[in-house]
Amino acid sequence: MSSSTSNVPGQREDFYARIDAYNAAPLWEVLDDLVPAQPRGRCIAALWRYAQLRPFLLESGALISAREAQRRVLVLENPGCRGEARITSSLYAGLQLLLPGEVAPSHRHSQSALRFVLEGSGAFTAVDGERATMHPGDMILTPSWTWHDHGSEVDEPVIWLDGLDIPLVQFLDCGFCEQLGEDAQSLTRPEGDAYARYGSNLLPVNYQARGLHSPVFSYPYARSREVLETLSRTDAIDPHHGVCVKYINPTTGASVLPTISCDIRLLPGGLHTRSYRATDARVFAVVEGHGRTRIGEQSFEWGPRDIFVVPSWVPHRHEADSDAVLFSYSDKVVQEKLGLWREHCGTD
Ligand code: 1HN
Repeated sequence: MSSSTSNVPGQREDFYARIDAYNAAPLWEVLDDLVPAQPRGRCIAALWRYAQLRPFLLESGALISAREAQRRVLVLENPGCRGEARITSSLYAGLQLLLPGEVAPSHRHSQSALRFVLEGSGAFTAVDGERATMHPGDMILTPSWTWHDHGSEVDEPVIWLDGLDIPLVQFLDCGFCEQLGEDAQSLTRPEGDAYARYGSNLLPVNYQARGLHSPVFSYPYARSREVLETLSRTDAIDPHHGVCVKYINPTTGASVLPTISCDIRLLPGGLHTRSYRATDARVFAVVEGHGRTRIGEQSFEWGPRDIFVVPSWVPHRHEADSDAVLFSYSDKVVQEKLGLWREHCGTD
């Protein structure tokens, strides 16, 4: 071996150092990471046990008011990317608490949000001039740039899961936010108006879409639970998904938000789903039932109100001990629009 050949590593380091001064770097040192053979994001599988987090959330209620905090939320951070306020690469999750008599003042932002109610009844979110009263299992949207505020006039704490596309909007550097400067926006329509207008398989004849989101803001659990029950009585159970329905914009059939897809599934007691993987990392909230989800080599036991996350492209399977209902959300719709989404249904 000639001395010049054996010194190649040193020559390369020297070369890298010289081009570094000009903000340039060698692709060949990072190519495998930039273009992996298959997804290997930093986000990992994880579960947040509601019983462990609830006391901390209530403790935060004594430390700061909803008004002072704007939103009193404990962010669920993926252990693989702590400090980044993300549960997956593109999505945010948090547990929000509203105490009796509190308001979370009105604002709007480019980021789209969904709320999935975990505990307590009777608080409300107002969106675009209409209130939606919260009950456990309800899914409520606050689409991009819609004014929204929350209020509670009931005598129990109300807690919900917030799902937002914050990391995605951050990545694209296209975030804006405005405060209304008032606790609550003025109400322009009675509660139930949007559901009657747009959610009844009927549309006002002169309906024109405003934005890319569903004009229905509230998807009550009573309705979705009834649908799951009805389908489970007649349909064959899908071996990978159980009885699974997606939340849609009823005027188009598209996902409820342009950046977030959501669905809800019933896993009949005793069901062990087959192995499944997809490129959309997925956040699950348990509504009813007990069981476990095997994610890669790990197993996560869950019960009502627990939250867990399945990373992109990691095979997973659910096992329901009793009839279980799981809500979930992901960026599937974004990947589909970009022609990037893939899934694989295992046979095991
Ligand atoms: C937000 O507007 C809410 O309106 C909750 O309840 C969580 C996290 C980051 C940015 C905006 C809400 C949020 C948020």
